[in-house]
Parts: sequence; C-alpha cells; structure tokens
Amino acid sequence: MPAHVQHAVMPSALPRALSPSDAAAERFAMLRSLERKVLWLSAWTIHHANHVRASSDGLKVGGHQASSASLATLMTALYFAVLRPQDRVAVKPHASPVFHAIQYLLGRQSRDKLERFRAMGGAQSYPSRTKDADDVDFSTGSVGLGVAMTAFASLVQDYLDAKQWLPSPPGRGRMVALVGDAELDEGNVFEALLESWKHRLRNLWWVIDYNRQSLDAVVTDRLFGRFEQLFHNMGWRVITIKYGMRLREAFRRPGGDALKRWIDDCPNDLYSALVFKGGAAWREHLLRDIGNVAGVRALLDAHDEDSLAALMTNLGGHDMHSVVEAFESVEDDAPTCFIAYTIKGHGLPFAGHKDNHAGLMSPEQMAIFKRRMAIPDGAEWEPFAGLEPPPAALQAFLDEVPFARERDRRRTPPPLEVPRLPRASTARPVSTQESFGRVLAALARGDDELSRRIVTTSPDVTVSTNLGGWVNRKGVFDREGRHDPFAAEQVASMQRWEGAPQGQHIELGIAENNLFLLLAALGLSHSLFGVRLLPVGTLYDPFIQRGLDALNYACYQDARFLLVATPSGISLAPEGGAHQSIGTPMIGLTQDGLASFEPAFADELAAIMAWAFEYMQRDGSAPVADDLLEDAAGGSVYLRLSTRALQQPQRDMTTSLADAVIRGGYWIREPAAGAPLAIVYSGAVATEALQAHAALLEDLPGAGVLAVTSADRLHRGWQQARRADARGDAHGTAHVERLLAPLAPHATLVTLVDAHPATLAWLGSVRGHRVHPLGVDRFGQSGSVPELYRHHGIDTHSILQACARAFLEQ
Ligand SMILES: Cc1ncc(C[n+]2csc(CCOP(=O)(O)OP(=O)(O)O)c2C)c(N)n1
Ligand SMILES: [Mg+2]
Repeated sequence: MPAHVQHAVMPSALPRALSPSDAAAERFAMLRSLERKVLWLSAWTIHHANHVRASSDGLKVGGHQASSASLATLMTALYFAVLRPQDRVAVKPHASPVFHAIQYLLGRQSRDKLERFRAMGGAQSYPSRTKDADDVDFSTGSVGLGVAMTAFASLVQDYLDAKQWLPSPPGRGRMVALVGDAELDEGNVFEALLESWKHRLRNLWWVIDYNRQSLDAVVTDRLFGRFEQLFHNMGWRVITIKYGMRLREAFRRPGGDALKRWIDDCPNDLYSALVFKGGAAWREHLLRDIGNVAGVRALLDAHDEDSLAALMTNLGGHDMHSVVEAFESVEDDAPTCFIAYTIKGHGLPFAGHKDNHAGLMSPEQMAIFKRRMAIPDGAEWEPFAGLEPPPAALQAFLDEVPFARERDRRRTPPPLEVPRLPRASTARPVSTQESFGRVLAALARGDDELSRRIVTTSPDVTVSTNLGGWVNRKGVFDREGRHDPFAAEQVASMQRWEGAPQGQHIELGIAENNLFLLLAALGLSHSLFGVRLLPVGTLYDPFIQRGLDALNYACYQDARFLLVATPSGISLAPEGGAHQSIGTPMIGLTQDGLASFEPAFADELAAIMAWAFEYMQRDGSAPVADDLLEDAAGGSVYLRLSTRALQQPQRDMTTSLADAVIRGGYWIREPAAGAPLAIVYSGAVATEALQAHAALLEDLPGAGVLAVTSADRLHRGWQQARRADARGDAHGTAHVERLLAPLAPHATLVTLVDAHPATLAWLGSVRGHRVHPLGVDRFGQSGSVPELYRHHGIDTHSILQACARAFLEQ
C-alpha cells in the first residue's frame, strides 16, 4: 500500500476508545452485531436471488457480494450511529443490498422486497428514488453521478438557507456520498469538485471506499496520492482511516514499525492477492521480507493463521471504532473526504481476489458462511438471528438510532399557483429564444410567489441564451455577496449582476454535467428540503449530448425542471457548424420523464411555459381529464428553441388552441376533408412550410399545414392509445389520430424539421399515410440560413419538389 497516506489524520481519541465507558462499550457491541447482520443480509439477499429463487428466464440475476462487504462497516456506522434524519446520502450503486438490509433492520424495507431483489417490484439492483419503496435519498447506478449529486444538493441547501427558507429545525443536513474508489475515474466527479470549490460548498462528506479494486482490476498504486492532494487543493479536509485498532496495537509492539512500513510499501495488487490467500501466505511474505528485523518473528509467532489473516486485514474501514471515531471527529461544516481503507469482499471467501466484482458465493461457501454467522436454517431473514445481544436490546438500540427519529424523510409541500404569463407576441419577427427571455424578464418584474421560486442556472451561456434580462432583475446567487467592480467603476454594461444571497440565478462553469446535476438537485428541493423551487436551466441544444447521462439521471430521479436549449439545429446558421444539433429531438422523443416541445411562435411558447410551470409540480394526486398522456403524474420539460426570428401569426391564443399546442400539434392551415396532401413541420422551419403551402394552394386548395409543437407528446399519445387498444380498454383516440383523420387514406405527408427527419417520419404509421420526410442528417456545414436550408433540402423549393414527387407517386 502506498506510503504517501502516512500522515493519516486519525482522530486522537484512540486511548479513549480503548478504555470506553460501559455505555460506549455497549454501543460498539451493538454496532458490531448490526454490522455482522448487515453483511449477512446483503450476502444472503444476493445469494437468495441467484440460488434460491427460481430464475424465470435462465439469465443470471447477479448482485455484488464483494462490493457490498466492502462497505458493510462504514454504512453500519453511518446509518446506526452518525447520520441524522436531515442528512442525505448517495450510496455506491453496487452496495444496494447493504442499503436495503439497513432499511430492513430499521423497519423501512419489507422481507418480501428483499426476497425479490432484482425481480419485478422487488428491491432494486441500485438504490432508486423512484423504483424502490424504502428511503432512497439519491438514486445511483451510473457511477460518479450520485457522488457529484451530493455537491449540488449541498448548493441547493445553501441557496435555501441563504433565503431563510430552510425549515429550522432541523436546519442544514450533511450531503453524504459513499464513493467506490474507481468512481473517481469519472470526469464528472472532478467537474463537480471544481464547481463546489467555487461555491464554497459545505456540509459535504465523501466517504471513499478505498478497496483499491475496480470492476476489472486492482487500481494503480500511484493514483491515490494524487487524489488526496486534489481534495486538499480544493479546500477539503481529508481524513484517512487506514488501520484498525488491532493493527495499530501491533505497530506499538517490537517489530511493529517494520510491519507498518512493510504494509505501507506493499503494492496494492500483492496486498489483495495475500488477502485472498490468507494467513500462511502473509507469514511467508513477512518472514521473507522483514523476518530478520528484531521483534517481527515473535510478533508473527503470537498469531495462528486465522488471527494473522485477521490482523493483516484489520484495515480502518472495517474497524468500527476507527470508523465511528473518524466520523464523530468532525464537528464543523467543512467539506470532508474520508479515505477509508477497505477490502473488497471482506469477510467472504473471495476477499481481495481481483476477479471478485461479480463473484457470488457458491452454495457450499454460503453454507460455511452461514454457519460462521450462526444462522439457523429457516432463520435467514430473521433480523437478529445469530447475534449475541438479546433481540430486545438490539431492537431498543435500533429504536433509538438518531437517523430513525424521523420516519418520513420525504417532504411534500403544496404546489405554487401559476399566474397568467405575460403575452409574448409582437408584431415584428421574433425568435423563440428571444420570446423566452422576454417571458422570464416580464416574470422578474412581478413579485408573485412563482417568480420568487423560479431559480435559473446556466453553464456559462446565460447571456447567449437570453437569460440576461432576468438576471439583471433577480441577481446572481452568492452566499456571501459579491460586488461587481464594473458597476462600481461605472463601466457601461448590459449585464448588471451583483452577487447576493437573495440572487435567483446560479452561475455555473461550462461543464454541462454540472448543469444537469444541479437541475436534478434543484428539481428535488421540494422532496429533499421541503421547499418547492421551479428550476430553469439553459444551454446550447447540441450540448445536451455532453451531459446526456446526467440528464437521464435527473429524469430517473423524477427531478422537476425546465430545460431550455437554444440555439438549435442548423438555423443558428453562420454561428457555426460545430454547434448544430441534429439528434436532440430524438432525445426529447425517447427520454422518459421529459416532455419535449419545439414551438415556432411566441404565443405557443408562452402557453407551453405556463403549462410547464404547473406540470413540473404535479405528483399524481390531482386527476387530469382524458389523461392518455398520464399528465397527472407531471414531469420535466424540454424546450428546443431557436435564434431564427419568424413573422408571428396574429391570433388569439384561445384555450382550445393552447390545449392543442400542449397536446403536441394543431392545423395552422386546415386541410379540406379528404385532402391528398399535408405539409407537417416542427419549429423554426414554419416559414418555409407556410410559404410552400401558399405556393401550392392554387393547384391544391385542400392541402393543409400541420404545426407540430411536440413530436414527443404526439408520439406518446399514439403509443398509449395503441397500448390501451391492445389491452381492450375503452380509450380516447390519440390527438395525432384525430389530427390526421381529415386527410384522404392515400394522402402524403411531407414532413419538415430542422433536425433528423426520423423525428416526424413515424407520422405515416398513424393512419398509413405515405411520408416524404425532410430534415437534416449531415453535420457541421456553416452558412447562411438560405444556403443551409437549400443544402439540406429543407427550403421552400425542396418542400415543393417533395410535394410534386408525392403526386407523381400517387
Ligand atoms: C458510468 C458507469 N460505467 C460503468 C459502470 C459499470 N461498473 C459498475 S461498478 C464498476 C466498478 C466500480 O468500482 P468501485 O467504484 O471501486 O467499486 P467497488 O466494486 O470496488 O466497490 C463499474 C465499472 C457503471 N455502473 N457506470
Ligand atoms: Mg473499488
């Protein structure tokens, strides 16, 4: 093991722990018993799922006994001794069985769900806020994201605290991540570290399960010194929990220094191999390397093979005293990283083996393990079977656990009312991006509850996504306040951005992962902290792809936010080929939890935004009439906007028009009954669609133009209607089915979008119409809008050509 972690900042409480009071001794006896139980239940849950429960399809069920064992001590200490109800935790994904075992012991997880681990409706493979029934704070699964999520949750907590909105008591909690050491390979962790330094984040604990193993391998020795330095550089306190009590005791004996040096110098992979091989192998290596140092031989002779193996694996992260002391040594709110030395598979037959990641104990190994745990047959799920303290004492201890003081840790504040949004229409041409900025700026001028709870954020594209007006009025959030020297020096600027605790815009660096993780945290504020926020995040549309996994992660947790992506497509024209987005509407179409829109006009956008602020707050408790889209459950919203200014229709946004816009589309030019042709467009290409239509009218007076405001919602409605059909449910017809009904059965749809043509091409399947899909499927050519539209075949001329071809084919 590397020596550079020598200056382990172990709390100085060692002597106190060695001569504990009776109460403390009792507490540790309880904690050690529970640790044993947690280890047993996690291993058994996985074993049961793989070996006892019949697999319905012959596929392996899986689960991670070794990764779970690695965290059994640390998680026992945290949940049963250290955490308080207001603390929030992201658990290393493959320690899910440990988490569920702890919840089971606290009476918050059922035996039935444990028995159905990884089965439909059972405890989830990785802790899930939305799919698990027990008390998951942050979902995990895609490594690195849960870790960073805690940083942004702490930022949200500070945001609420600065405005004195945080209910007190309980006041601020600690945001805790249980981090697999290989999770630190994920770049997003470092993006979050840097951002958390900028925001001077606090109440943040990252507990690194330093078992020196990843999935495939043992990690490089030289790596960890870098990490420790890095945390120091970012202003974190680092507490290394390296040796257990037994080892520390051995170090004080003659020969102990040499033993310590040997351990510190031992390469990670050799240490792991010896952990796996056991006592005889340790003895052989130690004798060969340091056997001639005074005292070493006697020190080794004092141990038989089992006790030598136990001594050499007595690392800090498996030593309850060391772990609890380390946690309890922290009394301030400084961000703290605990590097806990652990062994992957500790206490299991494959401990330390480099191939143990997905390793499962065989039935024979499990039988031996079960005997060692003193579990009688049939008592595998009994909470206290095989433990020394009497069940009543264990239960009494559990009843007093500080974390368990509050039973329901999820909050449900009531929704905020959404007032009428300001009219955003103008007589002059305007883009959806500009309209978005105008709606927000108008909201900022009001002082209603909605505008107080909107919080905006952007990864360094605040100005270029038109948030400037909003920020000028609402200010930038800064916990400690920050003056703008440009303003003080009276330098003329459009952006007057003082930083203040009251500010409602959170500035982020460019990393898009951070944007989505902050939206995830802001979008769970109601549930985590009891204060409802309406987060609005802006970025350039193509860079959704940079943070896509984090976006998916945010949606998976059911965080609620409004994502505004602009500019988009090739319509940004000379701004640059590298910033074009082609596939994002398909992301909008396929991303669960995200209702996606691409409006063309300002009045459509205003209707969608008003709906979005309400939709973001729904939780299924208020029914929605004719709810084919399952809108009662609510969700997040994605707006794909454009910088291209379009001539605006002069019309009233009636309730029925707004309703159609929200459902996903309306006839902006009604077709005649039995019309053989319709142009269908989405977004900024409305102008070309309408121009082509006007040119067609002479020859084809019945042709219509269908405005698609949400391909996503049209598609979803269609799918839901098909599913209802298959079930034999009486159901409403899908909106898209109704829209297309007037057309002739043999009609052609010429579809048009500044994005991949597949976005709308599926419309032909709704009623069996022929489709000519126009769109963009080549990336990166710069030019003016007319040049690019011609180049990609989405200009008026190309539409007319497609219409003409449609007739030749009919
Ligand atoms: C983003 C992502 N990539 C890959 C994986 C697959 N994976 C699951 S666990 C793991 C290794 C984890 O090692 P570590 O974090 O050290 O945890 P340990 O198993 O050692 O406890 C990998 C690569 C994943 N879950 N997420
Ligand atoms: Mg590891």
